[in-house]
Amino acid sequence: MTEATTPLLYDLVTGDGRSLSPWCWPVKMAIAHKNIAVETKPLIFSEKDQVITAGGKTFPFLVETDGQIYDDSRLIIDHLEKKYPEPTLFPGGVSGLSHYQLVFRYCQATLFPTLVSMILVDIPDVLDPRDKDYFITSREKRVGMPLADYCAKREELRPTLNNQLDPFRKAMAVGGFICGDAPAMSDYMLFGMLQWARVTSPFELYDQYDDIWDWMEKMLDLYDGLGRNTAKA
Ligand SMILES: N[C@@H](CCC(=O)N[C@@H](CS)C(=O)NCC(=O)O)C(=O)O
Repeated sequence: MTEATTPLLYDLVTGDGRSLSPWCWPVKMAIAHKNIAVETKPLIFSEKDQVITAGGKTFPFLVETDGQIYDDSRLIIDHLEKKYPEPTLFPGGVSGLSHYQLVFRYCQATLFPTLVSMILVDIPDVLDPRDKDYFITSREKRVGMPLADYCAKREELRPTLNNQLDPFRKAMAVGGFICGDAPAMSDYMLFGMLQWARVTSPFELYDQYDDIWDWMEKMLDLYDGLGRNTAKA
């Protein structure tokens, strides 16, 4: 078997092919940051068997040119940083890495559950028709109620989200980005969360006078508009 010349990224997409996952977007931004040539395989939930067959579990999933597999976003990011060290995803070395670990955990444990309670009900609308039943059934089982009920109080969650985003506003105020005067991995992590919401839900999470809005506009423009070229719900 001939060795592949570029790594292969399995990406999760909407019915019309837009990358949607909050865990895939940070990886896609990291790849763009490092300007690495990667082949992307866009798949819907119903095609996840291709990930499983190749040795993965969930999206994102990366197969390197030597056949090595990476089946989690943090493993992929760690691998990319080691294999392609420049430009670094973690400016400041060890302190940059611990900054990212803090931001990852905060996004995963605090921000993600709030966002789920605000946008989950909208996600089936952007999925391929083959995915809808699977998504609704699996997520209703996970949250223990109909998706509409789970998101019924989303208007009331606005102040909660507003407060949860505040540490990022403070960080952005220093140099324009969470990582300072240029974006890096902690920026890509928050971007992944908010881009997932932008692509899957028309529900407005924050207003135009918010520093988060300004930062998001800059993030959407990065790398020839990688984020912005993926249409909003
Ligand atoms: N911790 C994992 C989470 C990945 C994950 O949960 N991906 C979701 C998509 S957002 C998935 O593949 N779900 C498959 C399914 O629900 O069948 C990572 O960071 O890579």
